[in-house]
Amino acid sequence: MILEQYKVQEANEQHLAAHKRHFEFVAASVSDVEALLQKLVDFQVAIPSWALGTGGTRFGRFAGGGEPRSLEEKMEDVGLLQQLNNSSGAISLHIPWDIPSNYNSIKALAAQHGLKFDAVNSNTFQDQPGQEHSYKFGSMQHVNKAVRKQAVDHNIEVIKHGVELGSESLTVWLSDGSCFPGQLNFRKAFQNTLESLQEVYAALPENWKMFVEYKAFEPNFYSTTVGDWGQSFLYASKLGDRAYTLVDLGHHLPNANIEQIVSLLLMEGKLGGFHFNDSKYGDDDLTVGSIKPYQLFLIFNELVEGMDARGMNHASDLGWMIDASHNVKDPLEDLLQSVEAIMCAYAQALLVDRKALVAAQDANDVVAAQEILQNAFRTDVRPLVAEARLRTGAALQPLQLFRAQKIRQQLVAARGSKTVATGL
Ligand SMILES: [Mn+2]
Repeated sequence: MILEQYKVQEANEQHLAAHKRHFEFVAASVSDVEALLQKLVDFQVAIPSWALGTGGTRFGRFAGGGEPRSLEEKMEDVGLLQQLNNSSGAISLHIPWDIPSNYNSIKALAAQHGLKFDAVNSNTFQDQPGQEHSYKFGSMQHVNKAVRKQAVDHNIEVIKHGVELGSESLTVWLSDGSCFPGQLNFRKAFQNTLESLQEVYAALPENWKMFVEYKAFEPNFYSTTVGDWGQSFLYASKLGDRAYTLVDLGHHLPNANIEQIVSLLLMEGKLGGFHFNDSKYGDDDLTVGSIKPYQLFLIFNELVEGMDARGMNHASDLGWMIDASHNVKDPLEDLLQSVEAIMCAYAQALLVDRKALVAAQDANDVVAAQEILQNAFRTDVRPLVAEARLRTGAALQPLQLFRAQKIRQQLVAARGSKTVATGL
């Protein structure tokens, strides 16, 4: 074990007096602080297996050392995050990067770290060694039925791995599209994709969900066959009750109103999952909350309002995951920052005075409505999030403890300085 539990306790004791002062100050103005803390304790964000190594761009990749070399080491890293913040209790695997050699030992390792298996992810955006057909011109949209069948069969294989591990959802992100006008017949591409997705959907176990993730552009730069929430919603609606739209924050055109998209998908019962990241320009995959924290809060505001309106459980009725990449930061530090940003935005959304907001909206009191939202956003909720961690035995200050215990240095010593995690 890299971090002995007593070291978490020791560090917490050092910070306890200051924490109590900050917590009591904020808690005094929260109406039901115990209920809020319980929601924070219950909320878990899945960590994708591909976010544990240094990410690259098409210009290069600068590995940081100590990256996980195997699925087992990736799970150890997520277990470490979970030990530090108790809000990262699930891992999302990517096939073929994370095919387990032994299901039972992987399940035992997950149990040891208190981790669940979140959605499994398929990959038809790359060609794998030995693969018969190429995905250069698409997978499920492809003009050749044999290519489409290969993509369908791969997704069914991913479901089988997920079943063995106890996962209950499949995320399908397709890079399919076209780079130039005239390359593709849009309608045929849609119909081929729908037909392929229907074959995968038919192989879905009864208790499973299927998430159809959309993305505006990249790697295709003229059209994307699942390009926006409307197209994803169309597929999900045609597929059936267990198919949902998945929103990735970085997959929109600039300035899209994501909070409105979230609200309407929830209204239709078709929002299935969420991929958190942040961006300035496109699919930048930056640390959650690092660029547009107010937008993140506004999204959570709609999530809380919409889930409450439908009687949904915040912690379990949607799939929550980080989908980010780290070019210049330590991946584990970046993930700690991302989870903290998500928890803070969630806590702020829980603080919104719903009754007062409805009254302001009904009275067309625009100024009051803005005040109500910004009162919640401008509350320093970090002591509430820290208190939730403290109560579950996690660290009051996860990032500080990660550094104080020299965890990255320990990982480099154990794994080497030239390790490169499988993934992008
Ligand atoms: Mn994503």
